[in-house]
Amino acid sequence: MNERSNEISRRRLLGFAAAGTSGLLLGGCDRLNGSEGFRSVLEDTENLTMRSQRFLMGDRLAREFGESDISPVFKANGSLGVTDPVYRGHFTQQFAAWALHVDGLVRQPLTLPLTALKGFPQRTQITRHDCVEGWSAIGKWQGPQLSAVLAQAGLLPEARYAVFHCADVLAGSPYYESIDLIDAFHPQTILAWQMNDQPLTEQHGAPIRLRVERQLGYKQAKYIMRIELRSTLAGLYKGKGGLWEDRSDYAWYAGI
Ligand SMILES: Nc1nc2c(c(=O)[nH]1)N[C@H]1C(S)=C(S)[C@@H](COP(=O)(O)O)O[C@H]1N2
Ligand SMILES: [Mo]
Repeated sequence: MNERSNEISRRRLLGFAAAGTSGLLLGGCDRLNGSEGFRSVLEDTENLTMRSQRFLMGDRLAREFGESDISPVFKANGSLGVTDPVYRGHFTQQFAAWALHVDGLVRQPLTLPLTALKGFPQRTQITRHDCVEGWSAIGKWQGPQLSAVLAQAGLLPEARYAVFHCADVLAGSPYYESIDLIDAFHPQTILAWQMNDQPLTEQHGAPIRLRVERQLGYKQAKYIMRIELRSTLAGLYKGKGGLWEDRSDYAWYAGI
């Protein structure tokens, strides 16, 4: 990477830090900027597509829409439900005893009940979801920014990826997805527990699902049970960072 694009990347990261707000988060971002792992996300990556897409995008936000643009019908896709008995128990109790686990390369592993996730500052965004299968829908999402949750856990310097472990099994494999820290700290990356002003239904990913708005539908992990911070995706399932990436050679960075 040459000096100029290095400088642009650096400013872009600082821009993310500023956009992310909150003293807690800035603390987290200072740590991030100083961490080898975070810088190497940009410096070491061999993924030219990702780099050029990111370069063209800059630090832009995904487009947000108005209330009147919300699709009357939002198709549900992939897993429409979860058979796991533990999940079923939580579902019956409306997730009152459920908690999200945040672990791996963090200073403080977290166990966050739904009430805790609802207690973070909330972000609401109306965005368009694009599925590779050729359909789109506009929906309204609400939840805490992932950055705030990660700031509370505190990342260790080696952390480079956030992995989302889901409760469902799709065609024989547990669903999982992953993003890098640039998307993890992007202001529009949220852990949504509401869709169109209602708690998520089962088919759309109750109790929480990821919204990472500059990427395609399969990155929007539903039924998240655990977020694991890792230094590498190697050694996790088939190593490509997601169920579809492992299975079908879908791109890991699914930029829209
Ligand atoms: N856990 C889990 N997350 C998932 C899927 C899935 O099967 N399981 N399908 C993905 C795909 S391909 C799409 S298009 C969206 C669909 O989200 P929706 O059902 O809310 O429309 O979820 C994504 N996240
Ligand atoms: Mo999809």
